[in-house]
Amino acid sequence: MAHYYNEPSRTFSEYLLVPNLTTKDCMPSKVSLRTPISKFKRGERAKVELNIPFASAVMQAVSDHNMAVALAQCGGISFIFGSQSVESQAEMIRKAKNYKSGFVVSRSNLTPEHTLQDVLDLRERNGHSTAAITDDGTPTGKLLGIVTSRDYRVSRDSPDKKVGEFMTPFPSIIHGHAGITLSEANNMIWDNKLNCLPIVDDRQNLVHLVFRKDYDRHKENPGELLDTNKSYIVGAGINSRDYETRVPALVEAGADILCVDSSDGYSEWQSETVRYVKSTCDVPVGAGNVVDREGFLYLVEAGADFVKVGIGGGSICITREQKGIGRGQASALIEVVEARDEYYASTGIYIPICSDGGIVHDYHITLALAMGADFVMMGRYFARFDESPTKKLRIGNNYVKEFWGEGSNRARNWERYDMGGKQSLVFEEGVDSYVPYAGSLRENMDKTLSKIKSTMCNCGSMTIAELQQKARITVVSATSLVEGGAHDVILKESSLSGE
Ligand code: RVP
Repeated sequence: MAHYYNEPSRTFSEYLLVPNLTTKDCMPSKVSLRTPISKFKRGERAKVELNIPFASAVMQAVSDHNMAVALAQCGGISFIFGSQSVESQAEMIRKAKNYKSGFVVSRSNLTPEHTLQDVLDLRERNGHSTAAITDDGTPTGKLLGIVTSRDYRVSRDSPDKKVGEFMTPFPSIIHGHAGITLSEANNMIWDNKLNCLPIVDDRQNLVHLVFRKDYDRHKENPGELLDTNKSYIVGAGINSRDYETRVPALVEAGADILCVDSSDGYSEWQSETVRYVKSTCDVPVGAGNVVDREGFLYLVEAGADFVKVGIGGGSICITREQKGIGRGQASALIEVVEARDEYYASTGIYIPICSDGGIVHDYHITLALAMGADFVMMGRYFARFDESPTKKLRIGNNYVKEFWGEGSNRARNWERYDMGGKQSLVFEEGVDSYVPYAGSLRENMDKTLSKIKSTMCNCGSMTIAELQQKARITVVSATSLVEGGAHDVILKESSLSGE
């Protein structure tokens, strides 16, 4: 006879935290969100730790090198998506590792032959008011000029006007030479009252741009996540098919941690993959996804350095509808954490747990941590920001960003759903969608982090480990859910936007 679970499968929204005593010294500004993401022995420290418990999902629409840099600047980690060629994934890792704070590769580029309309379209698309004008329109072509909003007047100039006619030409541009340090670049910016300093090589080819605002931001990044060489820490997704070629290339490119990305990780394929990584290189590897004790122990046995929990809870995921497998994210997490804690008690080895998918409200993150997760992985959350790799579009009066699942036809990531046999996606387990555009990662993240720290203080906890020990969690009834939001009032329009 089949096994029946006594408890229903529950989601985060069915739980609330009950406050503990908040002592006077327990203030949000003193809360530490540092957290381990690779296994360690009792009394030792993890090889990889984060400054904030956030990982961006192993997804085409979420985690490229730009997201990796932006998130590492805030103290978290991106797992750069694996559903691309080995070469291009390794290149993304390299770009993130080689990124020099403050020096950016130009993202808005045109040629002198483009028109004012092209400038306006580009600005609308990516929000940058500075465009580099190069001979071939690439970020590394010969720099011929710069266009900023000060160079044209939309009300007077014809949309057909050629960029070459109104750009500030190279001879008039104050620029730096490759090799310049960030503080030298910053001095030039200040001395000349510039907003942007292009850096060129000996042949006048554009190398980087340095923006005044980025330098200021760099100084505001006390929590950035750096390795011992002062490069950003970056993760990478791998699959259980081509690991023998992919893993060495990613490690060579500088990946700090790997993660086998699979919709259902309780499989011999996954175990083999983890064993391969453990026996061939020194880079930690996480595995998943699992939703129960057995799956967790199986992957730990294989050597997993962290275990990822969650099946079917992702915002774009339709696995539960398509295949009827999965488990409410909270129930899955609670069971796996119990197994992890028992494992730690008996072996002295701590396996960090990542709660992956299904985070809708910021408080879900705090709940996941309180339930025992060491960090959360999110797709939808990050897809909404400027830094995600997808297009920003206007639909009606709203801006949105594209966001598609790895199991959608668009991503064609059959390896994530591979069960042996045919090398293709036989049916979809994810959808292609939009998410509301939400602006910059940092602004949103600051708000989210403030909420987490504030709730932790309500729970009398200054660290994640303390929260996990002290949290008191209650199930909420369906009726009391209504009481949790604004109710029985007529909301003013200004109150309708919010998280
Ligand atoms: P969310 O944060 O709710 O958007 O969930 C992101 C997670 O959803 C990913 O980390 C991954 O585990 C899962 N995912 C990604 N693609 C798909 C799919 O197409 N079904 N699911």
